[in-house]
Amino acid sequence: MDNCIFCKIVAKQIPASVVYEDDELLAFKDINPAAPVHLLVIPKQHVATLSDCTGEHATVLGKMLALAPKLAEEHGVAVKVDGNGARTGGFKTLINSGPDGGQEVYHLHLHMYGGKRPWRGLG
Ligand code: D5M
Repeated sequence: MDNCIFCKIVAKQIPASVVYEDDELLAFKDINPAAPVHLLVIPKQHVATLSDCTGEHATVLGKMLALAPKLAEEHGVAVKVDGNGARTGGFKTLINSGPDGGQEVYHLHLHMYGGKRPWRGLG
């Protein structure tokens, strides 16, 4: 879509630090990281916001979420189970939707944060 900064990243018209790409998804480092690991996962096909999604988007939304733990593993923030069965590590996922949801870029994106706690105040 014209004038969409994330569509321009998909089209390689502007640079980004891409960490994952397939036919449907792109993931890249957030330009203004709020945590040591701060990645954005987007669908390549433009959809402005989660509120515009319908059942037709369920598959790509599922793929976006399913990518998060894979990225967490690759970036050293996966949830692990220690020898006592306790979970350690972890990451946060977030989708801001609309002005009151804190959305600034109107191309659907999933934030993935890792490497820092607490999470309060993260946008
Ligand atoms: O978050 C939008 C996010 O998009 C915000 O954390 C900055 C990030 N951003 C904006 N432009 C770029 C580029 N060019 N590269 C990487 N990251 C970018 P929101 O949920 O809409 O508030």
